[in-house]
Amino acid sequence: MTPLRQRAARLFALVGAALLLTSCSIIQIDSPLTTFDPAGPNADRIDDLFWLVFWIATIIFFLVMGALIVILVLFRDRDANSVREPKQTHGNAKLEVVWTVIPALILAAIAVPTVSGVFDLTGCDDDSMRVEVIGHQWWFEYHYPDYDIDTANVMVIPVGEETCLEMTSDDVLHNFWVPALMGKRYLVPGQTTLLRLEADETGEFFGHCAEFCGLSHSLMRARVEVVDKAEFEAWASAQQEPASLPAEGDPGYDGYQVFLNKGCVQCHTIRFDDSSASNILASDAFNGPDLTHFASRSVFAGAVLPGDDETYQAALADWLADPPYVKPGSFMPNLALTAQEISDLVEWLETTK
Ligand code: HEC
Ligand SMILES: [Cu+2]
Repeated sequence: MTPLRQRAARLFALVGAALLLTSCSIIQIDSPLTTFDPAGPNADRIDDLFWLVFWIATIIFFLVMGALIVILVLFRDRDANSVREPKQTHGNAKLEVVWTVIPALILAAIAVPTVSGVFDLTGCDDDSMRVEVIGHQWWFEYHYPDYDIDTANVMVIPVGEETCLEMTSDDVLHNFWVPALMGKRYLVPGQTTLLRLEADETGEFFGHCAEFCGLSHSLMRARVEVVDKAEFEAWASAQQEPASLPAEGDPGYDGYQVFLNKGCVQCHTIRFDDSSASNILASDAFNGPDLTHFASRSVFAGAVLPGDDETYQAALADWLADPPYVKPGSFMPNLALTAQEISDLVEWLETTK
């Protein structure tokens, strides 16, 4: 083989290996993201605008290419021996005006729905429900100020109503994107950005952080669960319930002791009764997800691990055994737990409905 061929073969093998390796992952949940399947008025608006621009661009493409082909064929040099020089002209005021004015009109026509869409989709109605979204490397925290609920990864919202996200970031730039419901918007440290979300059907919608934010950016997903109003109220009142403190002999008691003794309390909040001195409040410096109702979430760890199917216990055990293995760079450290401690913790965490 020539050196060039050798190099080409090596490159080919490398690319192949890289492609193969990308399919090896501990993360098994599929999370399709498409803007072409809108499920609410805001996403509809964006989708409509996309198709409007797409069809205008397509028509122009065929007109220009068609004209080009016609000209190439009609005015080609038929006589191979003679090089006929076409008549040379410089500037044609009429043509110049036409091909400046037509594109300007097209752009102006596209600008009208674009600009009005941008204005309509920015900001929120005053009376819509607020959810404060705080971006962390690499998970989203949600706080419902009207309900005093703190949760993570899975946002539950009522169908057919606008929810207003007031977003900020705890560390670096993030970007909240649930394509079926709305376009993207940045989460900026020290600033609040607004994003209106609205769904006109119930269901689960996938989202993702859309700004590269460090090692595990690709594992920073979000989930929005849209439910009807009654179900939302039931969820909210369940979330407002305090955690139950396991007594000696209760299922989860041993796991709760591990939780108290292994430093988990530095980063994770558990809210027992409001008046209770046993409330565990994470220090701001090491903020991890609030675990009061951890077991009620359908996904966890940045919405990449399953919280509600038969693989849930194994996934939780994998997570507790070595978080940075599951999510490279994770700020939850490997706490070198024993197999017994892990299974006790899983048993306790399952009680945090
Ligand atoms: C130094 C801070 C820190 C310590 C100590 C810590 N965690 Fe975490 N924990 C985190 C962070 C940060 C996350 C979010 C990680 C992510 O999704 O990228 C997390 C995520 C979790 C989750 C998933 C929560 C969810 O909804 O996504 C569970 C469960 C959990 N931790 C349990 C524990 C237990 C049990 C311990 C003690 C054995 C512990 N953690 C110790 C910071 C910590
Ligand atoms: Cu991010």
